[in-house]
Formats: sequence, structure tokens, C-alpha cells
Amino acid sequence: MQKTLLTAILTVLTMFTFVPQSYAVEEISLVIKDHKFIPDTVEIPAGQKVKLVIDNQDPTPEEFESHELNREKIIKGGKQGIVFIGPLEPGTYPFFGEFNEDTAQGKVVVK
Ligand SMILES: [Cu+2]
Repeated sequence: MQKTLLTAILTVLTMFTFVPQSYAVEEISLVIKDHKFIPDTVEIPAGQKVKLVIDNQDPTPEEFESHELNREKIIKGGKQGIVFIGPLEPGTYPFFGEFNEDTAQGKVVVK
């Protein structure tokens, strides 16, 4: 085998070996209905980025808000919103719907 070809093959192999492993971000679906979060408790692993897909099935807008998670996102009625959270330390991180705070309450539990 030609030395240049061998070098090229080795280079390619090395590139593949050292490309950082890409892993899919865990996705969690939440529904807003009757001004409540369903489910109202979301469990996620510590130290990982997670994508929350929030489906507002109410006709009115809602704002997903969490001081502990430092997130705030308005989701129009009948629309979906995406909020990325993490990586987080183990613990409990409350969130709420700012437009219907009496009923729209939930928490992210990180384990
Ligand atoms: Cu707000």
C-alpha cells in the first residue's frame, strides 16, 4: 500500500476516533391545559441538558417561568414553546405559569 494512502486512511480513522461523541438531548413534553401543567413534575438526570417542549393547549397565552431555572418563555394559545434547561445539580426547581399562577404550578426534579 502506498504510504500516502496509508497515512490518509490513518488520518481519517483518527479523526473519527477523536470526534466527540454526539448524544441526543433528552426531550420532555409538557402540556398546558386548563391553566395547569401536565405532568406537574418532571424528573431529569443531573448534569444533562434537557429540551422541554411545552404544548399550550389552552386558547390563552401562558408564560412558563422559573426563577430557580432562570427561564421565562411566553407560549401563545394553541402553540408550542421550547425551553432548554440544564445541565443542573440535583435538587428541586419550581416553575409556574405567570399568567395563571394560582393553578399553573410545577417542578423539575433533578436526580
Ligand atoms: Cu415573567
